Amino acid sequence: LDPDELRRLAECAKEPIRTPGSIQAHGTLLGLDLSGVISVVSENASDWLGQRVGDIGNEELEFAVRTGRAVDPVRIVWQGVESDAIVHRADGLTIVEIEPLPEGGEYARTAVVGAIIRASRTTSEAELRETVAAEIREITGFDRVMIYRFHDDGHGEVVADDRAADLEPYLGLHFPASDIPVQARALYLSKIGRTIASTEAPGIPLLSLADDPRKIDLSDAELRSVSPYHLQYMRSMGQASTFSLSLVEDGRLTGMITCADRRERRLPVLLRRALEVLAGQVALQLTSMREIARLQHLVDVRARRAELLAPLYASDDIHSALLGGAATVLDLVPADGVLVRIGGTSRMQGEVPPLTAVVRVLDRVGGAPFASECLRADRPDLADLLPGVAGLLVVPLADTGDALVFFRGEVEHEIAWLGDPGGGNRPDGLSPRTSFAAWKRTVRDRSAAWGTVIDETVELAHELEIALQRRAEARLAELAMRDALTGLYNRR
Ligand code: BLA
Repeated sequence: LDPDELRRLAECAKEPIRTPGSIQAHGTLLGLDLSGVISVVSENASDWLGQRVGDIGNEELEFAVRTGRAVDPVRIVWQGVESDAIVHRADGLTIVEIEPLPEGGEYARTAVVGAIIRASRTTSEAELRETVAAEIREITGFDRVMIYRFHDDGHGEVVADDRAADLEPYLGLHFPASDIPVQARALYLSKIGRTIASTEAPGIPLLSLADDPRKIDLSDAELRSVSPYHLQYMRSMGQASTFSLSLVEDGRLTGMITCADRRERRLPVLLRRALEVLAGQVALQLTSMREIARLQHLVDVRARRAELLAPLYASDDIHSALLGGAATVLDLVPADGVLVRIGGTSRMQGEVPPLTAVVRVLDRVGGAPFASECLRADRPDLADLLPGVAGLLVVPLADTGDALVFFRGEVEHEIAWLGDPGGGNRPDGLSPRTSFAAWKRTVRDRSAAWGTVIDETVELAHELEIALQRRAEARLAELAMRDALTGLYNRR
C-alpha cells in the first residue's frame, strides 16, 4: 500500500459514522426514554419533545413501542402523509423512525420472491451475480446495480454491473480499500441494507432533552445521516441516491450490492427488508459455491498426491519417482521450475536458477516454510540471488537441509482502477477523488498467487517424509531379513 492510501485509510476510519447526531432529511426520528417520554427528536419534529407516543394516536405503533421491536413497519399518518414507522431499541432508547411512503406507489414485493427463486437456480458465481444485479435493477428501477467483491488486502472490485445503456461501464474496475473505510465495513456487518436518499438535502440535527445528541447510536437506524466524505464521493460519481446491501459470508463482509441512481430515489421499507433477505440468500449461495469448489479441489489434489507418491516405494531413485514419471511434482504444485533436494542431492525440472544460488537461498530461508509472490518487495536479498524469479515457495523436509523449492516467473498484468487511486486528482491526498475514469496500472515483479498451493505443498512434504521413513524402515527390515537368511545358509 502506498503512503497516501495508508494515510487515507487512517483518516477515513476516524469519522464517527454511527453517531452523526443527525438524520437524513426525508424522515423524522423520535426517541423515547424508559418512561415513555419523547426525549429525543429530529429538528423537524421539535414540537414533540417531552410528549408521549400515545399522542400520535396509533395503537399499533404504541404496541410496537412497548415491545421495542417491530419486524414490519407500522403504517401511520404523519403530518397528513401516509408513512411507515419503524421501531428499534438502541442504548436504552426506543427509536421510532417515520418515513413518508416514497412516490411511485407500492413496489411488488413478490417480485423479490421471483428473484430469489431465479438466483437459487444459478450454477456459477458469475451467473449468480449477473442474475442478481439484473433482477434487482428490474425490481428497484435504479439506474445501475453493481456487485463488489473485496479482496484479501481490502481493496474492492466491481464484479457485476447492470446499468442503463447511457452509463459508462464499471465492470472489472478495482477501487482502493479507503473508498469504503473500516468503520463503515464494521457497521455494514450488522446493518445489512442502507439508504442514502439524497446527496444534496442537508441532514436534520437531533435534539435531546437529556444528552448530547452526538452520543445517540444510530447504527441500526434507517435514517442515519451519511458521511459528508461519502456524499462528496457520490456527487463526484454523479450519484444522487443509493441503496446498498451487505454480502456477509461466515461473519465477514465479502462484498456489497449497490444500487445507484442519477436522480433521488428511495425504496419503501418492506421492499428493502425483502432485498435484505435476497442479499442473505446470495451470500449463502456464494459461500456454498466456493465451499463445493474448495472440496472438489481438495479431493482432486489428494488423489493426485497419492498417485505421485505411490511409485516411491518401488523405486530406488526417489528423485526420478518425483520428477521423471508421467506425473511429476509440478503437476501437483504448478510452478515454472522445481528443485528437489533429498538426502543432500538436488534434481531440478523446468526453469530453475543455478544450484549455488538456490543453496544460498535455502541457507537464508531457514527451517520453516517460506512463500512469496513478490520477492522483490518481500525479500530483495533473495530476489538479487534469483534473477528472473518473482515467486518462491520453499518447504523444508524434516530438519536435514532437504527441501522442495518451487520457482515462478513474473506474470505481468494490468489492473484497471476506478480513477487514479494514487490521489492524482485529490489535491490533499485525502478527500474523495473526483475522476472515476478507468485508470490502468501494470503490475510487475509478481508471480501468480500461491493461494492454497502453500498448504498443499506442506502436506505433500509431510507425506513425502512419511513415505521416505517407511521406505527406510522397509529397507532395514529387508537387510535384517537378508542377514538372517545368510546366517541360516551359513549354518547349514
Ligand atoms: C461508504 N463508499 C461507501 C459506500 C460505498 C462506497 C458503496 C457505502 C455506502 C452505502 O452503504 O450506501 C464506495 N460507491 C463506492 C464505490 C463505488 C460506488 C467503490 O458507487 C464504485 C462504483 N470514501 C472515500 C474517502 C473517504 C471515504 C477518501 O473515497 C474518507 C476520507 C469515506 N465512504 C466513506 C465513508 C463511508 C463510505 C465514511 C460510510 C458512509 C456511511 O455509511 O455513512
